[in-house]
Amino acid sequence: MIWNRTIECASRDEMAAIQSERLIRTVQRVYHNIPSYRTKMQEKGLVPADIKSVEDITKLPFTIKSDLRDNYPFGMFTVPMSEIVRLHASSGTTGKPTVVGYTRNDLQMWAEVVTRSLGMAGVHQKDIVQVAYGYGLFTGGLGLHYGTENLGATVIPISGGNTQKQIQLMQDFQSTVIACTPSYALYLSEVMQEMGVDPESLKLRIGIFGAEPWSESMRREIESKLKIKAIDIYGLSEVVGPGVSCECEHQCGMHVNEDHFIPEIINPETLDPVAPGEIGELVFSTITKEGIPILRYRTRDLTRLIYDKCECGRTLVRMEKCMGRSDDMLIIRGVNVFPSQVESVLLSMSETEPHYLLIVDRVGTLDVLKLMVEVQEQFFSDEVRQLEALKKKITHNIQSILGISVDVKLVEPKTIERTAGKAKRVIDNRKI
Ligand code: DLL
Repeated sequence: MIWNRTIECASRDEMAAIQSERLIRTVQRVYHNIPSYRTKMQEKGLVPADIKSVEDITKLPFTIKSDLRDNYPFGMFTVPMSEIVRLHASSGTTGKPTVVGYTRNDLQMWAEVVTRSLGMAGVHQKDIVQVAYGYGLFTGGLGLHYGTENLGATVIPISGGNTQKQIQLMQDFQSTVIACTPSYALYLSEVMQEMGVDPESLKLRIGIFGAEPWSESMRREIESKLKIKAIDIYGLSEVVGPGVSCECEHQCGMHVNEDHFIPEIINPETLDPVAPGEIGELVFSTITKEGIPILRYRTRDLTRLIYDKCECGRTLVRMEKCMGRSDDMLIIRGVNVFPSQVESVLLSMSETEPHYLLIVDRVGTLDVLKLMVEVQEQFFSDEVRQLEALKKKITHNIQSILGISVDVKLVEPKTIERTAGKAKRVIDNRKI
């Protein structure tokens, strides 16, 4: 279902006109309200009048996470607190969280983009949507919640965790849609099996999965285990939360809600725009937000933009599935390694589960990569020779994809911690 046909199917010229007008307004707003932005623009010799259309966006300075942290908690807000009706925050691994504030209009806009996303995913009014993203400072739960209500579908605000109850409610309430992280979806299927619940006996038909990178093979795994269509949804709290972009039923890249968020792809080293279609770092400018508008925010997420026509009829540009974050990328003995590459290898093998942990240590001057991976129950025999052979096979397969050696440790099923939220795949013990 196309929720907002005028926007979602606008011509490129119409979209550029909307973006230009809104960008100009946003630049004026931040220049006059946020001293740190004004200083940055002045350092580049820029005044708001220099931004005449969306084409001029590349003249603007970037915003990075530390800009938000340096102005903790509310220094980047452009309205008085009396107009802020909701706060969210994302916890970083270091230091203070990043705080975002929403005005009433911001919440309305957010609900609209999530509703569009649900429409893209194929959700309609009759659906019963079980929101198993965490409710709280994290944007996942409440973001999906209000988008679902705005669509007119039924929401089950169960939040994350309590896995057996999730499955019981799926049975009792006949949920047709599940929204959670992809790693939690996999865990749900595991617990279903333990409980003797056949996914075919449930009414689930769509999964709305995001908040962490997941590969195409992971998609196939979830789709076959839960017997659903698995849709990728993307977002980040600094921009709004979930609903920045989402896949349509054709599952060929996530349509960006471009009338609210302008995407760019830059080379993270030179900071220049890449050639159209090339992979690089995703950058977003919000052009309708009131509480905390943000210009050229460097997401660290790596992807490319696709401008080809989509079968669904939407003209909104698509972003390819994120292969990972530039700061998730491990550099091991000079080789770039993404956890998603390891995940694909594990999913291509029938003996392993996609539950794994990468541990990096520095021994002397050498980086050592260790992979702990769960082996499927039926393969976890006590025959040392068989396990050794399996270990060799995994080592070989990973090495041929990554190009570096890895020390594989096979562990029993359910050894690696499951989480209801974002999965932790890497422990880097190097002090660099
Ligand atoms: O994760 C918002 C969200 C909630 C998105 C629910 C989708 C569903 P943050 O906690 O601020 O916000 O984390 C944002 O998560 O920069 C990406 O690195 C990663 N991320 C989010 N969605 C995807 C996705 C929410 N579909 C950070 N694929 C982003 C890959 C994703 N990575």
